[in-house]
Amino acid sequence: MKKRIFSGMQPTNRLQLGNYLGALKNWVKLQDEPDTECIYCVVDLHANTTGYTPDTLKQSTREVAAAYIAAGLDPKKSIIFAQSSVPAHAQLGWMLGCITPLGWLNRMTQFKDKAGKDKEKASAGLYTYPVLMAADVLLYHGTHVPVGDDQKQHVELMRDIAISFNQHIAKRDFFPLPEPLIMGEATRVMSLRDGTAKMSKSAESDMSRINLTDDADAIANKIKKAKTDAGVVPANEAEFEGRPEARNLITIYAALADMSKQQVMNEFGGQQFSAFKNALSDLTVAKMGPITSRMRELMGDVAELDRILADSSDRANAIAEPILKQTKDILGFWSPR
Ligand code: AQP
Repeated sequence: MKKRIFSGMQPTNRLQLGNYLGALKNWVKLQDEPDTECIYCVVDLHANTTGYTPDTLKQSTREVAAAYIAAGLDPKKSIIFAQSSVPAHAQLGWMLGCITPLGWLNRMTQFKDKAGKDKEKASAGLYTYPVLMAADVLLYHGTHVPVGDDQKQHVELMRDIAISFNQHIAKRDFFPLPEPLIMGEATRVMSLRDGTAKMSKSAESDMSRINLTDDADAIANKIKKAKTDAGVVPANEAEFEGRPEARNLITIYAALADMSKQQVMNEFGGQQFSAFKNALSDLTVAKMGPITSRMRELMGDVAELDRILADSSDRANAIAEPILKQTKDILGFWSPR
């Protein structure tokens, strides 16, 4: 059976290295696998779960699309579109929300993390985010979802929703059960300032992350100031114990260089962090620099980006509409002949 890959990123801010290593880099690899169709979305409806940003949303959406293409996604091979340009996402999201028990949503750790201390003030959209994410994938009968480790729980929920729909309503295997694809060495890149917190594009401190738009000086400065400990570079995984920052920098190096963590430690174990940080900085600039330059070029031709997004939106709608229509029929909704 043909694999249908679906994944997305929120245009909430500039993409960061964790988005690239945990997801985007793997998306590019999947694009060239045989019998695989790839659909990559800029999930702008999700971006609104933490508040509307009308002045910047359109431009951020283009910037995320530019990052996808600059990282190696080819719009001729993959569908690259904005979620809100396919109305069926929101429609299916509503329908699936009506069969999702609150108890399932109460277990979602991302809501707890993002809602912060005052949960009463968090939006209903943030709470039901995982239902919309389920709709995103199920709408295309997606079979595989390449994500970072933080999104695994949401993919498990999407499977539960699909099972519930298939068993209790469709009474047949209507939605395939999507599998999470958690690939590579850097499934969870951590903050440069705190090795126990995920690197995040909307974290307060810009020094906690490498943005895909950072230039060589900014990258070098952030890596130089990245938190480490008083020890030397670990030589094996046992030496990661109690040293989350050391583990994180080794992980980033390994993922960027396509090496295992042990290979990195074979090269740098026992050295001072200052020497290792210089090497990591050079590697990051070498790998990310061309992506950043290409992104700038693409952002210089907004008309072309809009053309790519519009063309992909037509292709996405052509897949989504018949599946939404079938879902509505299963649910008993009236529709015009
Ligand atoms: N630090 C990370 N390490 C590995 N993977 C990561 N991803 C995000 N951060 C890391 C993966 O990137 C994809 C897109 O993420 P998203 O934009 O949908 O939202 P997110 O997971 O909440 O990412 P951020 O950067 O933390 O965004 P904000 O700050 O806006 O919430 C996902 O596959 C995710 O796993």
